[in-house]
Amino acid sequence: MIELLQSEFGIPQAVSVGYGVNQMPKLVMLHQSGSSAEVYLHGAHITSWKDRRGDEMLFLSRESDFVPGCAIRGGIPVVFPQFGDGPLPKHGFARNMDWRLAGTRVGEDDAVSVDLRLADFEETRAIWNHSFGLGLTVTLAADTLAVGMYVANTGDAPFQFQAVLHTYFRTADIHGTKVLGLDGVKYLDALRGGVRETETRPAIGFAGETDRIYLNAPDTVGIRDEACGRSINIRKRGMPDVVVWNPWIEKSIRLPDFGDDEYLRMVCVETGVIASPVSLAPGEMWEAETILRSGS
Ligand code: TA6
Repeated sequence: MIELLQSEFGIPQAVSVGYGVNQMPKLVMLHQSGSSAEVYLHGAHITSWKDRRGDEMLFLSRESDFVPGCAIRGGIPVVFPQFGDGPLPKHGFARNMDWRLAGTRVGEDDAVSVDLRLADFEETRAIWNHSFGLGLTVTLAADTLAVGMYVANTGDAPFQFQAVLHTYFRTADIHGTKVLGLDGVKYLDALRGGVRETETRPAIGFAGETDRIYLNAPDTVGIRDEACGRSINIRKRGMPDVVVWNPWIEKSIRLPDFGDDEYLRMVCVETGVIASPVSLAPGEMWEAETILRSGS
């Protein structure tokens, strides 16, 4: 299969299709500036994004499982059609399924894009009995990684969904990491039964487990990693909510696919639609995008 995908979708010096961990199909994207990214067909899961200097911007747990039916721990899990706990498996099923590679291209300014698709099939309908089309477009440029997402209702009945790009950012030290741009925003504190609060800090620091859903957040937020002098800008469109999560010590120990000390080197700043799920009538489509930009 890999050879066929490489022959159909490979682009010299831009996209190659090969084997990743545990022989799972993996795309490697290269931009002429030196930036790169890696995407597994499993979960359409971005596991690496390096900027033009070769700095890895995403966190990937050393304990992550790369096995069918399990989510990869780190990178950018695609959460659909449910965020968090509920009637479906936690964070939905899209991150656990094998997606199809639908296209690759090099566009203007030599940006490199790959298109991945997931449509309903027997296994998804057994979990969530709706017909849908789900797409993810990953676009790599010199200093940005753009992730576009669409959901189409291909059935004859309306459905509602939540969708989140659950991005794990790599940090040099969580103690010197700040999330910027959320002051004044209302949030639900998942550690206190979802109680609604208002953020008062222009720069959110970390000194314990943090798990908050910021509602209708500004379309631009940021991360400042003071220990290594790095900044990441996060710009979103069509995704009203932002989740900020760090498991800290106790939860890190409880997570089987996460190193006990790895909370020190990651922060999740996630973008998506959570508080007000999207309703799609038959034939309707929703689309949104998050653009990550590295800076120093
Ligand atoms: O997005 C934050 C969160 O909902 C946390 O509550 C934590 O559970 C995290 O997601 C990871 O969830 P997972 O199912 O991937 O272990």
